[in-house]
Amino acid sequence: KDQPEDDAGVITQTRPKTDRPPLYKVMILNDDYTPMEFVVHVLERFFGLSHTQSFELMLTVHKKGLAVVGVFSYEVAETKVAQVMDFARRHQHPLQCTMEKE
Ligand code: TYC
Repeated sequence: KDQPEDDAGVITQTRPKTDRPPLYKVMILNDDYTPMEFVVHVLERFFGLSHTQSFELMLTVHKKGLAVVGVFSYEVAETKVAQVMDFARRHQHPLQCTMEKE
C-alpha cells in the first residue's frame, strides 16, 4: 500500500463565522373586506404591538398592499402565521398572513 493512512499534512480550515439560524419575515396582506379594527386587533394580540403601532402598520398595509409585521425564527414565524390565519378564518375575514425567509 503506498497511500498514506493518516491525516498528516491535511489542513482543516475552521470557518470564520458561526452560522445563525435563518430568520423569517412575517407579512400581512391587504384585502378589500377585512375591517381595519380587526387588523389592528390582530397586530396587538399576536405581535405584541401597541395600539398606535398597530394602527400605523395596518394603514401601511392598507396603502402599500403588504408589510412586514415581525421577524422570527422558523418555528415562531410558522406559529404566528397559523394563529393569524386561524383567527381570521374563525371570524370569516379573508385576511392573509405569510412568511418568507429573510
Ligand atoms: N383594506 C381594508 C379595508 O379597507 C383594511 C385592511 C388593512 C385589510 C390591512 C387587510 O392587512 C390588511 N377595510
